[in-house]
Amino acid sequence: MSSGPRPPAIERLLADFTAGRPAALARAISIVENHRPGFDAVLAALHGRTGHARRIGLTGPPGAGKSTLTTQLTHAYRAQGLTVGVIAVDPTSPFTGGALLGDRIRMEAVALDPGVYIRSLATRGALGGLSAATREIADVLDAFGFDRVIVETVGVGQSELDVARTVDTCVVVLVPESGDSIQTLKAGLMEIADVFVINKADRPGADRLRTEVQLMLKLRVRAAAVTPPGRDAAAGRTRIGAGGSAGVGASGGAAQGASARAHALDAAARRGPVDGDDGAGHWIPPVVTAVASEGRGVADVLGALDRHAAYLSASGQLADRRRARLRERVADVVDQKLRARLWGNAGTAAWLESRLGGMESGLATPFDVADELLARSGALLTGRGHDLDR
Ligand SMILES: Nc1nc2c(ncn2[C@@H]2O[C@H](COP(=O)(O)OP(=O)(O)OP(=O)(O)O)[C@@H](O)[C@H]2O)c(=O)[nH]1
Ligand SMILES: [Mg+2]
Repeated sequence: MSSGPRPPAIERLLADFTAGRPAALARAISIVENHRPGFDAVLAALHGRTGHARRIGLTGPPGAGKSTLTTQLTHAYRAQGLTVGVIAVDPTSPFTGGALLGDRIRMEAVALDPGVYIRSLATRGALGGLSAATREIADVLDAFGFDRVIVETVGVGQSELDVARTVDTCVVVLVPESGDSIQTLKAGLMEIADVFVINKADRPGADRLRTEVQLMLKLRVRAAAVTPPGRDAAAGRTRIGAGGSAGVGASGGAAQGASARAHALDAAARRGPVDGDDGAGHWIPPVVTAVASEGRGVADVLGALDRHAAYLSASGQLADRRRARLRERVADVVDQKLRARLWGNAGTAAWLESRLGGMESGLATPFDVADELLARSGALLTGRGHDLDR
Protein backbone atom coordinates (compact mmCIF):
# COMPACT_ATOMS: atom_id res chain seq x y z
CA MET A 1 0.00 0.00 0.00
CA SER A 2 2.19 2.88 1.15
CA SER A 3 5.09 1.21 -0.64
CA GLY A 4 3.12 1.06 -3.90
CA PRO A 5 2.71 3.87 -6.42
CA ARG A 6 1.37 7.06 -4.89
CA PRO A 7 -1.63 8.89 -6.32
CA PRO A 8 -0.59 11.89 -8.48
CA ALA A 9 -2.22 14.37 -6.06
CA ILE A 10 -0.13 13.01 -3.21
CA GLU A 11 3.00 13.12 -5.38
CA ARG A 12 2.35 16.79 -6.13
CA LEU A 13 1.71 17.52 -2.49
CA LEU A 14 4.97 15.84 -1.49
CA ALA A 15 6.89 17.81 -4.14
CA ASP A 16 5.46 21.08 -2.81
CA PHE A 17 6.17 19.96 0.74
CA THR A 18 9.78 19.20 -0.14
CA ALA A 19 10.05 22.64 -1.72
CA GLY A 20 9.05 24.09 1.66
CA ARG A 21 5.72 25.57 0.62
CA PRO A 22 3.64 26.49 3.69
CA ALA A 23 0.39 25.62 1.90
CA ALA A 24 1.67 22.08 1.34
CA LEU A 25 2.51 21.81 5.03
CA ALA A 26 -1.00 22.87 6.01
CA ARG A 27 -2.52 20.43 3.53
CA ALA A 28 -0.30 17.56 4.60
CA ILE A 29 -1.29 18.15 8.23
CA SER A 30 -4.98 18.27 7.33
CA ILE A 31 -4.74 15.01 5.41
CA VAL A 32 -2.89 13.36 8.26
CA GLU A 33 -5.05 14.83 11.02
CA ASN A 34 -8.27 13.72 9.38
CA HIS A 35 -6.86 10.47 8.02
CA ARG A 36 -7.99 11.39 4.56
CA PRO A 37 -7.09 9.07 1.67
CA GLY A 38 -3.35 8.95 1.19
CA PHE A 39 -2.50 9.97 4.75
CA ASP A 40 -0.47 6.81 5.29
CA ALA A 41 1.40 7.36 2.03
CA VAL A 42 2.24 10.91 3.18
CA LEU A 43 3.49 9.72 6.56
CA ALA A 44 5.46 6.88 5.01
CA ALA A 45 7.12 9.26 2.55
CA LEU A 46 8.04 11.68 5.33
CA HIS A 47 9.28 9.07 7.78
CA GLY A 48 12.88 9.15 6.57
CA ARG A 49 13.04 12.92 7.01
CA THR A 50 12.16 12.96 10.68
CA GLY A 51 14.62 13.10 13.54
CA HIS A 52 15.86 16.66 13.14
CA ALA A 53 13.43 18.49 15.41
CA ARG A 54 13.72 18.63 19.15
CA ARG A 55 10.28 17.77 20.48
CA ILE A 56 9.34 19.61 23.62
CA GLY A 57 6.13 19.09 25.55
CA LEU A 58 4.56 21.62 27.89
CA THR A 59 1.93 20.29 30.21
CA GLY A 60 0.33 21.32 33.47
CA PRO A 61 -2.94 22.40 35.04
CA PRO A 62 -5.39 24.64 33.14
CA GLY A 63 -4.38 28.28 33.14
CA ALA A 64 -0.84 27.61 34.42
CA GLY A 65 0.61 29.77 31.66
CA LYS A 66 1.55 27.06 29.18
CA SER A 67 0.51 29.09 26.13
CA THR A 68 2.23 32.18 27.48
CA LEU A 69 5.41 30.20 28.03
CA THR A 70 5.09 28.56 24.61
CA THR A 71 4.87 32.02 23.06
CA GLN A 72 7.93 33.19 25.00
CA LEU A 73 9.94 30.11 24.08
CA THR A 74 8.91 30.55 20.46
CA HIS A 75 10.15 34.18 20.49
CA ALA A 76 13.39 33.09 22.10
CA TYR A 77 14.01 30.32 19.58
CA ARG A 78 13.21 32.65 16.71
CA ALA A 79 15.75 35.11 18.11
CA GLN A 80 18.29 32.26 17.86
CA GLY A 81 17.31 31.82 14.22
CA LEU A 82 15.46 28.57 14.86
CA THR A 83 12.07 27.69 13.41
CA VAL A 84 9.25 26.47 15.62
CA GLY A 85 6.19 24.31 15.05
CA VAL A 86 3.56 24.34 17.78
CA ILE A 87 0.86 21.74 18.37
CA ALA A 88 -1.71 22.95 20.87
CA VAL A 89 -3.68 19.97 22.10
CA ASP A 90 -6.31 21.90 23.91
CA PRO A 91 -9.72 23.08 22.84
CA THR A 92 -9.64 26.06 25.19
CA SER A 93 -6.18 27.21 24.17
CA PRO A 94 -5.60 30.71 22.86
CA PHE A 95 -4.33 29.01 19.71
CA THR A 96 -7.83 27.81 18.99
CA GLY A 97 -9.43 31.13 19.74
CA GLY A 98 -11.11 30.09 22.95
CA ALA A 99 -9.29 32.55 25.16
CA LEU A 100 -8.88 36.12 26.19
CA LEU A 101 -8.24 38.80 23.64
CA GLY A 102 -4.83 39.66 25.08
CA ASP A 103 -3.61 36.12 24.59
CA ARG A 104 -4.87 36.07 21.04
CA ILE A 105 -3.06 39.25 20.13
CA ARG A 106 0.16 37.94 21.64
CA MET A 107 -0.17 34.69 19.74
CA GLU A 108 -0.93 36.40 16.47
CA ALA A 109 2.40 38.20 16.68
CA VAL A 110 4.20 34.89 16.42
CA ALA A 111 1.59 33.37 14.14
CA LEU A 112 2.43 35.91 11.40
CA ASP A 113 6.07 34.84 11.39
CA PRO A 114 6.79 32.38 8.54
CA GLY A 115 9.32 30.65 10.80
CA VAL A 116 6.48 29.65 13.11
CA TYR A 117 3.64 27.28 12.45
CA ILE A 118 0.83 26.80 14.97
CA ARG A 119 -1.68 24.02 14.78
CA SER A 120 -4.38 23.26 17.26
CA LEU A 121 -5.63 19.76 17.73
CA ALA A 122 -9.08 19.17 19.16
CA THR A 123 -9.11 16.75 22.05
CA ARG A 124 -12.24 15.12 20.83
CA GLY A 125 -12.50 13.32 17.57
CA ALA A 126 -8.79 12.75 17.04
CA LEU A 127 -8.68 9.71 14.82
CA GLY A 128 -6.71 6.81 16.15
CA GLY A 129 -6.25 8.49 19.50
CA LEU A 130 -4.89 11.79 20.65
CA SER A 131 -1.32 10.70 21.26
CA ALA A 132 -1.21 9.00 17.86
CA ALA A 133 -2.50 12.16 16.19
CA THR A 134 0.07 14.26 18.04
CA ARG A 135 2.92 11.95 17.03
CA GLU A 136 1.76 12.01 13.42
CA ILE A 137 1.52 15.81 13.22
CA ALA A 138 4.82 16.20 15.04
CA ASP A 139 6.37 13.92 12.42
CA VAL A 140 5.00 16.12 9.64
CA LEU A 141 6.39 19.29 11.29
CA ASP A 142 9.71 17.56 11.91
CA ALA A 143 9.90 16.40 8.29
CA PHE A 144 9.13 19.92 7.08
CA GLY A 145 12.30 21.02 8.83
CA PHE A 146 11.20 22.79 11.99
CA ASP A 147 14.03 22.93 14.50
CA ARG A 148 11.72 22.78 17.50
CA VAL A 149 8.31 21.21 17.84
CA ILE A 150 6.45 22.33 20.95
CA VAL A 151 3.41 20.36 22.10
CA GLU A 152 1.14 22.14 24.58
CA THR A 153 -1.35 20.01 26.45
CA VAL A 154 -3.38 20.36 29.63
CA GLY A 155 -2.12 17.80 32.10
CA VAL A 156 -5.41 16.65 33.48
CA GLY A 157 -6.16 13.22 32.10
CA GLN A 158 -4.48 10.03 31.01
CA SER A 159 -4.74 10.87 27.32
CA GLU A 160 -2.95 14.17 27.92
CA LEU A 161 -0.22 12.37 29.83
CA ASP A 162 0.13 10.01 26.88
CA VAL A 163 0.49 13.02 24.62
CA ALA A 164 3.20 14.41 26.87
CA ARG A 165 5.11 11.16 26.42
CA THR A 166 5.34 11.65 22.68
CA VAL A 167 8.11 14.25 23.09
CA ASP A 168 11.85 14.20 23.80
CA THR A 169 11.67 16.62 26.73
CA CYS A 170 8.63 17.14 28.88
CA VAL A 171 8.17 20.40 30.79
CA VAL A 172 5.62 20.37 33.60
CA VAL A 173 4.35 23.87 34.37
CA LEU A 174 3.04 24.36 37.90
CA VAL A 175 1.71 27.47 39.59
CA PRO A 176 1.49 28.37 43.28
CA GLU A 177 -2.27 28.05 43.20
CA SER A 178 -2.24 24.66 41.49
CA GLY A 179 -2.67 22.95 44.84
CA ASP A 180 -2.17 23.45 48.54
CA SER A 181 0.57 20.94 48.39
CA ILE A 182 2.51 18.94 45.89
CA GLN A 183 0.79 15.83 47.24
CA THR A 184 -2.42 16.88 45.58
CA LEU A 185 -0.84 16.92 42.15
CA LYS A 186 -1.36 13.95 39.98
CA ALA A 187 1.45 11.47 40.35
CA GLY A 188 1.53 10.92 36.61
CA LEU A 189 2.25 14.58 36.00
CA MET A 190 5.23 14.44 38.33
CA GLU A 191 6.60 11.27 36.79
CA ILE A 192 6.79 12.56 33.26
CA ALA A 193 8.63 15.82 34.05
CA ASP A 194 12.13 16.37 32.71
CA VAL A 195 11.97 20.04 33.67
CA PHE A 196 9.66 21.74 36.15
CA VAL A 197 8.65 25.34 35.68
CA ILE A 198 7.08 27.09 38.64
CA ASN A 199 5.27 29.81 36.74
CA LYS A 200 3.51 32.88 38.13
CA ALA A 201 6.39 33.37 40.50
CA ASP A 202 5.05 36.90 40.93
CA ARG A 203 2.40 35.36 43.15
CA PRO A 204 2.81 34.24 46.75
CA GLY A 205 3.78 30.66 47.38
CA ALA A 206 6.09 30.14 44.40
CA ASP A 207 9.19 29.64 46.53
CA ARG A 208 7.41 27.20 48.79
CA LEU A 209 6.17 25.20 45.82
CA ARG A 210 9.67 25.15 44.37
CA THR A 211 11.07 23.81 47.65
CA GLU A 212 8.33 21.20 47.83
CA VAL A 213 9.00 19.99 44.30
CA GLN A 214 12.72 19.82 45.01
CA LEU A 215 12.09 17.91 48.21
CA MET A 216 9.86 15.49 46.37
CA LEU A 217 12.54 14.97 43.73
CA LYS A 218 15.12 14.33 46.41
CA LEU A 219 12.89 11.72 48.04
CA ARG A 220 12.36 10.11 44.67
CA VAL A 221 16.08 9.95 44.02
CA ARG A 222 16.47 8.17 47.36
CA ALA A 223 13.62 5.81 46.54
CA ALA A 224 15.10 5.11 43.11
CA ALA A 225 18.38 4.18 44.78
CA VAL A 226 16.66 1.21 46.40
CA THR A 227 14.40 0.33 43.48
CA PRO A 228 15.72 -2.02 40.83
CA PRO A 229 16.25 -0.36 37.45
CA GLY A 230 14.07 -1.12 34.48
CA ARG A 231 10.92 -0.04 36.27
CA ASP A 232 8.95 2.29 34.06
CA ALA A 233 7.23 4.52 36.53
CA ALA A 234 5.76 6.59 33.76
CA ALA A 235 4.04 3.69 32.06
CA GLY A 236 0.45 4.62 31.66
CA ARG A 237 -1.05 3.07 28.64
CA THR A 238 0.41 0.03 26.99
CA ARG A 239 4.12 0.46 26.68
CA ILE A 240 5.48 -1.81 24.05
CA GLY A 241 8.49 -3.81 25.18
CA ALA A 242 10.77 -3.01 28.04
CA GLY A 243 12.58 0.06 26.74
CA GLY A 244 11.57 3.61 26.37
CA SER A 245 11.23 4.41 30.01
CA ALA A 246 10.95 8.05 30.83
CA GLY A 247 11.47 10.02 33.98
CA VAL A 248 13.86 10.23 36.84
CA GLY A 249 16.63 7.70 36.99
CA ALA A 250 15.20 5.55 34.26
CA SER A 251 18.13 5.95 31.94
CA GLY A 252 20.07 2.89 32.94
CA GLY A 253 17.73 0.07 32.13
CA ALA A 254 18.40 -3.46 33.22
CA ALA A 255 21.78 -3.51 31.51
CA GLN A 256 23.32 -1.19 34.04
CA GLY A 257 24.70 -2.59 37.29
CA ALA A 258 22.02 -2.09 39.91
CA SER A 259 24.46 -1.54 42.73
CA ALA A 260 26.52 1.05 40.87
CA ARG A 261 23.35 2.83 40.01
CA ALA A 262 22.07 2.69 43.57
CA HIS A 263 25.37 4.06 44.76
CA ALA A 264 25.31 6.93 42.29
CA LEU A 265 21.74 7.80 43.10
CA ASP A 266 22.38 7.65 46.80
CA ALA A 267 25.38 9.92 46.42
CA ALA A 268 23.21 12.28 44.41
CA ALA A 269 20.54 12.19 47.07
CA ARG A 270 23.04 13.02 49.78
CA ARG A 271 24.33 15.98 47.82
CA GLY A 272 20.87 17.46 47.90
CA PRO A 273 18.62 18.51 45.07
CA VAL A 274 21.02 17.96 42.20
CA ASP A 275 20.00 19.77 39.10
CA GLY A 276 20.10 18.17 35.69
CA ASP A 277 22.67 15.56 34.74
CA ASP A 278 24.13 14.17 37.96
CA GLY A 279 27.28 13.03 36.20
CA ALA A 280 26.43 9.38 36.78
CA GLY A 281 24.10 9.10 33.82
CA HIS A 282 20.92 10.16 35.59
CA TRP A 283 18.81 13.22 35.09
CA ILE A 284 17.33 15.07 38.02
CA PRO A 285 14.67 17.48 36.73
CA PRO A 286 15.65 21.11 37.30
CA VAL A 287 13.02 23.29 38.93
CA VAL A 288 12.94 26.70 37.29
CA THR A 289 10.85 29.65 38.44
CA ALA A 290 9.33 32.00 35.88
CA VAL A 291 6.94 34.84 35.29
CA ALA A 292 6.06 33.91 31.73
CA SER A 293 3.74 36.90 31.25
CA GLU A 294 6.76 39.20 31.77
CA GLY A 295 9.32 36.98 30.09
CA ARG A 296 11.15 36.41 33.36
CA GLY A 297 12.85 33.05 33.75
CA VAL A 298 12.45 32.19 30.08
CA ALA A 299 16.22 32.13 29.58
CA ASP A 300 16.47 29.68 32.48
CA VAL A 301 13.84 27.45 30.91
CA LEU A 302 15.75 27.53 27.63
CA GLY A 303 18.94 26.67 29.47
CA ALA A 304 17.27 23.71 31.18
CA LEU A 305 15.91 22.52 27.84
CA ASP A 306 19.34 22.72 26.24
CA ARG A 307 20.92 20.87 29.12
CA HIS A 308 18.32 18.15 28.90
CA ALA A 309 18.86 17.84 25.15
CA ALA A 310 22.60 17.44 25.75
CA TYR A 311 21.90 14.85 28.44
CA LEU A 312 19.54 12.93 26.16
CA SER A 313 22.20 12.65 23.46
CA ALA A 314 25.09 11.85 25.80
CA SER A 315 23.23 9.22 27.82
CA GLY A 316 21.64 7.40 24.91
CA GLN A 317 18.20 8.35 26.19
CA LEU A 318 17.36 10.23 23.01
CA ALA A 319 17.78 7.06 20.98
CA ASP A 320 15.80 5.14 23.62
CA ARG A 321 12.94 7.60 23.54
CA ARG A 322 12.89 7.60 19.78
CA ARG A 323 12.89 3.82 19.70
CA ALA A 324 10.00 3.85 22.17
CA ARG A 325 8.22 6.26 19.85
CA LEU A 326 8.76 3.94 16.91
CA ARG A 327 7.32 1.01 18.85
CA GLU A 328 4.31 3.09 19.74
CA ARG A 329 3.95 4.32 16.17
CA VAL A 330 3.70 0.72 14.98
CA ALA A 331 1.23 -0.05 17.76
CA ASP A 332 -0.81 3.02 16.77
CA VAL A 333 -0.96 1.94 13.16
CA VAL A 334 -1.85 -1.64 14.07
CA ASP A 335 -4.62 -0.40 16.39
CA GLN A 336 -5.96 1.87 13.68
CA LYS A 337 -5.89 -0.82 11.02
CA LEU A 338 -7.47 -3.46 13.21
CA ARG A 339 -10.29 -1.15 14.16
CA ALA A 340 -10.88 0.07 10.63
CA ARG A 341 -10.75 -3.37 9.06
CA LEU A 342 -12.84 -5.13 11.65
CA TRP A 343 -15.44 -2.54 12.61
CA GLY A 344 -15.50 -0.85 9.23
CA ASN A 345 -16.73 -4.10 7.73
CA ALA A 346 -20.48 -4.44 7.21
CA GLY A 347 -20.25 -8.22 7.54
CA THR A 348 -18.79 -7.90 11.03
CA ALA A 349 -21.69 -5.77 12.18
CA ALA A 350 -24.21 -8.21 10.72
CA TRP A 351 -22.41 -11.18 12.29
CA LEU A 352 -22.39 -9.45 15.66
CA GLU A 353 -26.14 -8.80 15.37
CA SER A 354 -26.65 -12.50 14.78
CA ARG A 355 -24.92 -13.30 18.08
CA LEU A 356 -26.90 -10.91 20.27
CA GLY A 357 -29.73 -13.41 20.84
CA GLY A 358 -27.35 -16.04 22.23
CA MET A 359 -25.94 -13.53 24.69
CA GLU A 360 -29.40 -12.33 25.69
CA SER A 361 -30.56 -15.85 26.47
CA GLY A 362 -27.40 -16.53 28.44
CA LEU A 363 -26.08 -19.19 26.04
CA ALA A 364 -23.00 -17.15 25.25
CA THR A 365 -21.02 -14.40 26.96
CA PRO A 366 -19.48 -11.35 25.32
CA PHE A 367 -16.13 -13.08 25.88
CA ASP A 368 -17.22 -16.16 23.91
CA VAL A 369 -18.48 -13.97 21.11
CA ALA A 370 -15.31 -11.86 21.10
CA ASP A 371 -13.14 -14.99 20.91
CA GLU A 372 -15.23 -16.39 18.09
CA LEU A 373 -15.05 -13.09 16.24
CA LEU A 374 -11.27 -12.96 16.56
CA ALA A 375 -10.96 -16.58 15.47
CA ARG A 376 -12.91 -15.76 12.32
CA SER A 377 -11.26 -12.47 11.47
CA GLY A 378 -7.89 -13.68 10.17
CA ALA A 379 -8.42 -12.90 6.50
CA LEU A 380 -10.15 -9.63 7.28
CA LEU A 381 -7.43 -8.36 9.62
CA THR A 382 -4.54 -9.26 7.37
CA GLY A 383 -6.28 -7.64 4.43
CA ARG A 384 -6.43 -10.94 2.51
CA GLY A 385 -10.19 -11.12 2.59
CA HIS A 386 -13.18 -8.86 2.71
CA ASP A 387 -15.27 -10.84 5.15
CA LEU A 388 -15.12 -12.91 8.28
CA ASP A 389 -14.01 -16.50 7.79
CA ARG A 390 -16.85 -18.98 7.70
N1 LIG B 1 0.47 36.71 37.16
C1 LIG B 1 0.86 35.95 36.15
N2 LIG B 1 0.01 35.63 35.19
C2 LIG B 1 0.44 34.86 34.18
C3 LIG B 1 1.76 34.38 34.11
N3 LIG B 1 1.89 33.62 32.99
C4 LIG B 1 0.69 33.63 32.40
N4 LIG B 1 -0.19 34.36 33.09
C5 LIG B 1 -1.60 34.61 32.79
O1 LIG B 1 -2.34 33.45 33.13
C6 LIG B 1 -3.44 33.31 32.23
C7 LIG B 1 -3.41 31.92 31.62
O2 LIG B 1 -2.29 31.83 30.77
P1 LIG B 1 -2.21 30.81 29.56
O3 LIG B 1 -0.86 30.95 28.97
O4 LIG B 1 -3.37 30.95 28.67
O5 LIG B 1 -2.32 29.45 30.37
P2 LIG B 1 -2.49 27.99 29.78
O6 LIG B 1 -1.80 27.09 30.74
O7 LIG B 1 -2.07 27.93 28.38
O8 LIG B 1 -4.05 27.80 29.89
P3 LIG B 1 -4.96 26.67 29.22
O9 LIG B 1 -4.37 26.35 27.88
O10 LIG B 1 -6.31 27.28 29.15
O11 LIG B 1 -4.88 25.50 30.17
C8 LIG B 1 -3.31 34.41 31.22
O12 LIG B 1 -4.15 35.46 31.59
C9 LIG B 1 -1.86 34.82 31.32
O13 LIG B 1 -1.65 36.15 30.95
C10 LIG B 1 2.66 34.75 35.16
O14 LIG B 1 3.83 34.36 35.19
N5 LIG B 1 2.16 35.53 36.15
MG1 LIG C 1 -3.09 27.20 26.69
